[in-house]
Amino acid sequence: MVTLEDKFVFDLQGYIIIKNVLTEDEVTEINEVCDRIFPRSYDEVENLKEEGSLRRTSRVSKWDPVCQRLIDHPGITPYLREFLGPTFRLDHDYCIFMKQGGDDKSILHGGPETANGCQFYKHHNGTIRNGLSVLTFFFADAGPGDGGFACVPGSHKSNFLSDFPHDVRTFKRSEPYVVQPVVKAGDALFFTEALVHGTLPWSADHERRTFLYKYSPGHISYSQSYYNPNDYFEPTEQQKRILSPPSSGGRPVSLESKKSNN
Ligand SMILES: O=C(O)CCC(=O)C(=O)O
Repeated sequence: MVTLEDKFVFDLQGYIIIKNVLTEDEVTEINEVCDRIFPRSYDEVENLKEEGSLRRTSRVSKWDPVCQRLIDHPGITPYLREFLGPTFRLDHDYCIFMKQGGDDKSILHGGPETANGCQFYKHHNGTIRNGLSVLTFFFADAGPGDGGFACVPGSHKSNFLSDFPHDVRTFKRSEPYVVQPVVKAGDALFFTEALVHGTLPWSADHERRTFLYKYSPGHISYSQSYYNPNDYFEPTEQQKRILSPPSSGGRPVSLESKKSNN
């Protein structure tokens, strides 16, 4: 359940940490799936985007039923309904694994009203709505200074984004308004792509392990390709709805929203 404090924090920061979404057993199970399907060697892996000490590959949601379960994990669907509306859909998904020294050399990106209208943050009369938004699931801790996900809290409402200094954007200069949220394995972090965010080099001696499940409101797609429910392990009705391509008219709402007449 999304509390009033959650809404306050998300509106304030543009992201929120959802603690203990996954049990220790779920984290262990998913890490085992990762070891089986996505080997640890950074040299021998084929068919994926290799960037030195960073590995990324897409459609991790179909690796195994335990990854599929994350699509509508009961710990996260209340946030999706509250922040994207009841027709939310899975837009695309991928993992980011990094070993010590890993650096995707990206810059802090995103911001309000970017990506041709796919990325936005809106509030009206107590209702929050976002465009493309991300649930990052953590299967390893990210402690203070470890790196990985970083953002500029509050920047989803910035009016002066063009004044954001390039050297801070490119991590050449550190400023306290860029933060790296501290999380534990099993936590999830929900953020709007309207938030300025990016990836800091990974400095911990354990591997960074994250899945990023990106959702859009039901009528929007950022991705050029859509999901095929036949690629999944007997998807439930709710999962089929979340995996369906974008549409506006006649789109079914999430089951829980029907129940609560939301
Ligand atoms: O988790 C990260 O490292 C940042 C991901 C990112 O840049 C994005 O979602 O666009």
